This record gives sequence, structure tokens and C-alpha cells, in this order.
Amino acid sequence: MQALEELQTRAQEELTAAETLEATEAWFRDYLGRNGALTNFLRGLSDLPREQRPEAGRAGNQLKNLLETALHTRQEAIRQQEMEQTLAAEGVDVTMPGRRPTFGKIHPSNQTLREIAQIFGQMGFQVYDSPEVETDENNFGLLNIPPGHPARDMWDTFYTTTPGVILRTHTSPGQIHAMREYCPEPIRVILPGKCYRHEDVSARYDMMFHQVEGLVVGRNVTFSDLKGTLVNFANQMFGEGRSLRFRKSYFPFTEPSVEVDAGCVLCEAKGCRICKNTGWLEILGAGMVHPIVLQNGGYDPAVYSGFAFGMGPERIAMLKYGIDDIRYFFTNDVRFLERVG
Ligand code: FA5
Repeated sequence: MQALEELQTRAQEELTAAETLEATEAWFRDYLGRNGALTNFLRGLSDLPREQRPEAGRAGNQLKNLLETALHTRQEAIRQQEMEQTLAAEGVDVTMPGRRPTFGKIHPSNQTLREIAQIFGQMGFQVYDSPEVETDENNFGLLNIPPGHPARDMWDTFYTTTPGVILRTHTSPGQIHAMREYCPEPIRVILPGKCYRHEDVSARYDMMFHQVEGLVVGRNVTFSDLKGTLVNFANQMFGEGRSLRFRKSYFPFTEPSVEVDAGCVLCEAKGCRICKNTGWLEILGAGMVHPIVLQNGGYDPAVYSGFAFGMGPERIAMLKYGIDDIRYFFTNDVRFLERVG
């Protein structure tokens, strides 16, 4: 018992003298660690005469609790002292204004998608959601692009491990979903969403981008309706007077087909890297829905007609905000995300 009292006195004196956390850890090793003095005492209880063991065991455990509590209290005191020293040394200026929180912002692509949806909304278009993971059949076959058709090369994509299931290369397969859902009712929808292409990435082409498909089906829908809709859209999106150019083109799912360019805002139509020195930037493809596609959607092409278009909102944002590289949209550079829009 005398030994235990001496141990207690020594331990308490040394703990009071420990000035740093490291010193308290060394103290712990000396007294409470695996080979510490108190641990050894408790381990040696079995060597004591049987009648002394209970008393010695109780006293040993009591001392263990006492020392553990003392260690905890000492360490807290040292931490507190260290913090006070640091604060005093660094001289915290409590009158300094706080850090401004950074506010999130809608991504430029989504912002453009919303603007597009708003403009078409005013023209009576509803938003129709269709899947990004598509069947080969919807992405190609039902859009009049059978296996082996050369247009498939233009729209090479990413394939899943499930045969016949791919990432869509355009929003056009949504036309099939919408037609099959609404037939025989008239349709006036836009279908926004992400598309994927196995593309040589450049300032104008990314391998993931957005498109907004437009689809109108009804009786007596004409090419004039298509043109009027797109001119009205461009006037609202870019401001009255931005020149728009319709070029004849080819898409297997529209006939006739056009590509529509807007005057390049970056170079004031003088010619630059982005517009490939033409003064024009292609923003969309469009045309009258091909009779085979109408039929695949369930509509009788002798009775119904329709137009469709597919535009790239990133390209539109590039034109509107003078962005010279499409890759900025998805590289998460905060400076870009903060500046645009
Ligand atoms: C199509 O994807 C057709 N589905 C569009 C269409 C719909 C035509 C309905 C007729 C009727 P195209 O591959 O040209 O066509 O793409 C349309 C638009 O998407 C382009 O004008 C461009 O704005 C955008 N786009 C295409 N590829 C990329 C790309 N790699 N990166 C960014 N934008 C792209």
C-alpha cells in the first residue's frame, strides 16, 4: 500500500510538471501504458498473499481512475493554454468582416436551356422528357437510319455492355417516344437533354453536349411554320435583327432538311477560328418530319405532317455570350462559370 501511495504522489507531481501534450503522452506510457508502473502493479496482484489481493486490487483500480481523470484534465488545460498562446501570437482581429459566402449559380448550359424553354413556351410548346440511354432502334432504326446507313458514322456514340443499348447521339429519338405517346393527337413539344458522341473534341465539338429537339405534328403543318418558328426564336434569343441563314441539308429523318446558321457574334461575321472563317455558326438542324418517321410514330403521313429541329444550346450560348471554346462548359473552371450568363 505504501508503494501505491508513493506511486500516486510521484505520478501527480510529474503530471503537474508536464507542460506539453507530448510530455503527457510520455507520462501516460510511464504509468498507465502497457508497461507503466500502475499497470505492472495491477498485473502483480496475483503474486500477493490471497487475503491482501481484494484491498490492493480496489486501491489500484481507484488510483487508475483517478490518474486517467487527472490526465484528461491536464491535457485539456494544456490545449486551452496552447490555443490562448496561438491566438495571442496571431493577434486575431475580431473587428474584421467575415468571409463572404460564395453563392451557387445556374450552369450556363442550364440557363440557356431555360431561356430556350421559355421562348418556346410562349409559342405553345411543352417540355417532353425522353431518356439519355436509348435503344439503337430509337436512336437510328426508327429514324430511318437502318444498320449500315452511312449517317451512322456521323453519329458514332458510346455503347453499353447490353447489346442494342447506347447513349443517344441526339435528342431525335425522343420524337418517337412523343409520337407514340400522343398519336393521334397533334404535338407541339421541345425535348431538351444531354447527348453523347464519339467525337474529336475541339473548340466547337464536345463529346457530351445538350440539344433541344423541337417537334410539331398536326394537319397542314408546313415548312413556313418551321421557318416562322425558328426566326421568332432567333429574334427573341439573340435580339431582333441577328441574321439567320437556312442551308439545304440532309437528315435521314426529315425531308426536306436544312441547317440553320446564325451570324457569328465573336467576329461580327468577319470570320474567325470558331466560325471557321465563314462568319456563320451552325446552331441547328431541321426539316419536315420524314413520312417513314411519322409512320413509325403511328401517324398516317397522308393525313399528318410535321416539322422538327435539333439545336445545340452550348453553341447558342457561345454565340450569345461570345465564348470561343465549347470545352469551357464542362471543365468546371469557376471563373468561366461566374462570368457567363
Ligand atoms: C442532329 O443531331 C439532328 N438530330 C438534328 C435534327 C433534329 C435535324 C430534327 C432535323 C430534325 P447535328 O448532328 O447537326 O444534327 O446536331 C444538331 C446541333 O447539335 C448542331 O447544330 C450543334 O448545335 C449541336 N451539336 C452537334 N454536335 C455537337 C458537338 N459534338 N458538340 C456540341 N454541339 C454539337
